[in-house]
Amino acid sequence: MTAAAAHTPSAYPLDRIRADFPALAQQVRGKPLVYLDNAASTQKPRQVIDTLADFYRHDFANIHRSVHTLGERATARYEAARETVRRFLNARRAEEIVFVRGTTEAINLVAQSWGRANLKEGDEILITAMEHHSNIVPWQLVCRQTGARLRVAPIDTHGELILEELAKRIGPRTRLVSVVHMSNALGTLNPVKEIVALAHARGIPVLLDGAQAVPHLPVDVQALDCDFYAFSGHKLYGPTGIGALYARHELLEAMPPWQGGGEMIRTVTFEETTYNDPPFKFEAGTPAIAEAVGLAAAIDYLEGIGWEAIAAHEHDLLEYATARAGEVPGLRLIGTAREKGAILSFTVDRVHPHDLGTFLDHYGIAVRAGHHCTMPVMDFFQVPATVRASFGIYNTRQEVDLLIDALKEIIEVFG
Ligand code: C6P
Repeated sequence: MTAAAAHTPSAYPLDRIRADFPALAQQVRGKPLVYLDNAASTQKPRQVIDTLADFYRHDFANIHRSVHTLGERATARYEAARETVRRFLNARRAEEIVFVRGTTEAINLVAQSWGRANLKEGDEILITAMEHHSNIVPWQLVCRQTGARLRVAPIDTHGELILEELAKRIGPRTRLVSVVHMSNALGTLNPVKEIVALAHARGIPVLLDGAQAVPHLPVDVQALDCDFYAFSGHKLYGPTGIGALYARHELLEAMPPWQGGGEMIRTVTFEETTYNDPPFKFEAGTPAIAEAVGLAAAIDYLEGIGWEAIAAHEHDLLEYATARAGEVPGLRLIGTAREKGAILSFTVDRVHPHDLGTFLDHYGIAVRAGHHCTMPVMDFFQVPATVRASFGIYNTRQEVDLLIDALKEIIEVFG
């Protein structure tokens, strides 16, 4: 049987997609690699690898500085990548896309620029109990700097946000609501459009952490009506070290710079500096040029497959894996929200998640075991850690079978 097993919708070009990812063809510990750690980072298609190599071979130079041919070519490709990200998020204008290192840097940028300029003693930032540490700690830092405080909307035992409780916490002191679009620890897809509507009804801006959402579903910042949207390229089949912050243009214009250096200035004297326009005001120093170009290649690649096809394929994998997980003795799913992305987080009786992760590696199966940078979620479910299998565009039902069979064997021996 080919990788495109019988159950996959026949239109989905699974074999062709798998052939695009050189890393998938290898053996790990004498077994074919089963890569189920996509929520941590995805593998890269040759279209992205070749774009990076090609760019370095022919077009590389620093950007926005040099009038020579390579400088102009590199600048054009970097700015074309910004336009690709604009199209990808359906932002109104390319100036609303700030290139950053990833989601973490995007949220820190908002906290240190928008936050320090707009927060004061007694103000509140509202987040949820399922946030990744990068949507908690930057706010704690800015709260310490400004005297603002962090409020947290609770989740239920399925790992769903309790929307009425979030609504109750939006009050006269709330200055920003910052919420994960899709949880990395639970898979929960949050009702972000409703959350934005609730906050906007009180004139409060909303940041969405899209790190996990963008690889799985089309995102339209105009339809969502959010004010900030953050994502990382490396979870989107693109390079590391690149990601983007979308922010409404009027917000970016009003926000002060957060890092000083080259490129973000208009004029500099020892007495005074004037700043460049957004997005350049927020891109101090030489940026990740080739990585931005590689990110655009990844977006083009995904758009070539089509979001509907990707969503259908991953939904099928999640449903299949969830059903088969029921066969594993002592397995407890952590995160059973009605609306979920392709993440299966679980514990099993009597085998620590870290040991399970190590045993699975002996079967050639790569999963993540740990707290997933969501310690408050682990505390809520009273587990030290979970094992997380996260699926991507190239995973197959056969790989789910290998995971389930390996779990059964491990539990028989060690459980
Ligand atoms: N989650 C995971 O294994 P960076 O590291 O900046 O690219 O992304 C941070 C981040 C922010 N929000 C969410 C919801 C995330 O899932 C992540 C990264 C990885 O789950 C690494 S901890």
